Amino acid sequence: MVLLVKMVKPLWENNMTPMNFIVKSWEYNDTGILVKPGQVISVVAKTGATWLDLTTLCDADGWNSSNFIYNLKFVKNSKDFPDENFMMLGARIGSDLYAVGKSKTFTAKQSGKLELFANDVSWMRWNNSGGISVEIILK
Ligand SMILES: [Ca+2]
Repeated sequence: MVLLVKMVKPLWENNMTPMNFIVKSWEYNDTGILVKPGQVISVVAKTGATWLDLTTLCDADGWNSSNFIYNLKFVKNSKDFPDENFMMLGARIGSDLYAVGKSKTFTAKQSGKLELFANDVSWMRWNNSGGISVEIILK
C-alpha cells in the first residue's frame, strides 16, 4: 500500500513572490496569502489601472467628492475607511485594515489571510465594476 502524504506549508515559507493578483472592485478578495505578525507586505497597483464606482472611473487612490451626500456621517462611517476616498485600494488581515492606494508597504500586526478590496460603503459595492491588477511582494 502506498500512502501519499501532502505536506502543507504556510505560504510565507514558500518563495512565491512577487505575485500578480486582480482585485475585483465589488468584494473582499482573498489573495490566498497567509501572513504572520511582522510580515512586511508591499502591494503595488499596475500603472494606469482603473476601476468603476457606478460611472466614476478612478485608479487605486479612489475618488472624492464635496457633495454633502457622500460626506454624511452615516455614509462615511459605513465605509471601510471612513476618511479615505471611495474606491481606494485597501488591505485587510483579520480585523486590521491598511490603506494602500496605488502603492504601500506595511507590516502585518496579526496572522491571517491577506485580503484586498475597494473602500466603499458596505451596501454600495453592488454598483462597482472592473478590477485592478496588483503586484504583491512579501519581504
Ligand atoms: Ca459603489
